[in-house]
Amino acid sequence: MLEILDTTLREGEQTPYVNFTVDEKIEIAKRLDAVGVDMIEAGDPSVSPNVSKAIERIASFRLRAEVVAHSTATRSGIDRAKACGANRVAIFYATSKIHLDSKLHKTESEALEIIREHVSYAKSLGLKVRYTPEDATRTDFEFLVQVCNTAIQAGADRISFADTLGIMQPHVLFERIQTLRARLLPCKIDLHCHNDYGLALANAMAGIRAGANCVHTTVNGLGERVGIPDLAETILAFHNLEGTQKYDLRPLVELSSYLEKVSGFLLAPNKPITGQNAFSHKSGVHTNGILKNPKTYEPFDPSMLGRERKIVIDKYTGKSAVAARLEEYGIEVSLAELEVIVTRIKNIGDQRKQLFDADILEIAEQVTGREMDVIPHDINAMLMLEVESHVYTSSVVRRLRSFSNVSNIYEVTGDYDISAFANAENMMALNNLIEEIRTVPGIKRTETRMVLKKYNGNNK
Ligand code: HCA
Ligand code: CU
Repeated sequence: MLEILDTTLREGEQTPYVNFTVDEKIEIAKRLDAVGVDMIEAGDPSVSPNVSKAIERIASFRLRAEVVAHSTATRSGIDRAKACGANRVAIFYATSKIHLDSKLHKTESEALEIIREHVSYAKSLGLKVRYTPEDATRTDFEFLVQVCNTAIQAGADRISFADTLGIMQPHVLFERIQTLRARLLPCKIDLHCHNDYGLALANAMAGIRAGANCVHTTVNGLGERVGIPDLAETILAFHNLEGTQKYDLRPLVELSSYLEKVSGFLLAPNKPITGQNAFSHKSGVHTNGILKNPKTYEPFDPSMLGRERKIVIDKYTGKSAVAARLEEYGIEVSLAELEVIVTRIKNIGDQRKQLFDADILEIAEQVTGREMDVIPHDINAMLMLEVESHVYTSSVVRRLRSFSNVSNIYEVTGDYDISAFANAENMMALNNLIEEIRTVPGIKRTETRMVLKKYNGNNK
């Protein structure tokens, strides 16, 4: 059965400019545990006192997941991992020639001895041990087998096959894992695949097929450079394509949003599974198909994740999508009216980036000559925010930018320090958004003004 080790707290914090507080790490660990990941790599305690404190706190909760501390091959690092109360230490020591020569200045036989000594030292402290040959995929294969078997003999029960530079392809990795599996003493094999060519998840899936046991992930695919496989993508791919129904899918979307917030690292709208557009349909042909039967253009039902499909209305839109949107408001129009409405939408869509429901309702009013006494379902609000006097306004702005539905942020003069525009699907979502914004450190007071109508300037 597939295992997942999530390393958002270690690899994820190696993302350029991303740092978590101890409390944020605890929250992330609890949410990961709710998903049911098998292991949580909570950090390398030698990095800083707060990294160490977070591991200690996380290890003190009775999580279902095994708590792993990362460490270089040093006694002091391993001692710190032990002192944190982690269940397992993951010792990494590079094995490729380039790393041994240029970085570590060690021969292969010196490396073998260092690895043997530190794995057995960790084992003697009563820790479970994983050994990672860093840069495994550029390591001479015979040496890789030798080094892994040395670690296993010294007490490691897991080997992490690290594609540190993300240079694998699925068929190459498949063969390597198959051979490695056959040549290694009994142990579990983890796959730590970096995503430099966008192949990390494909490589990891190939590795599992070839006999490896565990995939390393991070929430939102965070990590050094461009990161490693995304947790939600990994779980959904195995769940839907390989039939591994082991993890709880429901917390995934909120966990991803939470990470956007605390990392300040926004998802691209076209990010699979958790991205804003993952279940949005646009062209007339597609939306027509979706309205007749969602299976025509949906790989799976978004409700599996607690998400909803969305039909985008703009110049690509056809009649069926516009009619369906108007029907949502209880508005019926004749076929002739519908055709005019669609033509107007196309004309406006040629000039504007985005059409709101308010615009569509207004067009319907003009075309039919009937007043539409309805309130648009999607809600727009102006937020006015006052910042504590000892806090830099720019630091609050930086946090606000991590909310995907907050836009047009301005620092302003007057009673308030910041104004911003918020978009939400309904009143409840808007309330939740404002509640979340209020938790941003440094915000003293907020005021919300509902937008009744939006006008664009001439050169919007
Ligand atoms: C790094 C180390 C590592 C370790 C992976 C692991 C890698 O280079 O920062 O211990 O499984 O990518 O090799 O993240
Ligand atoms: Cu890594």
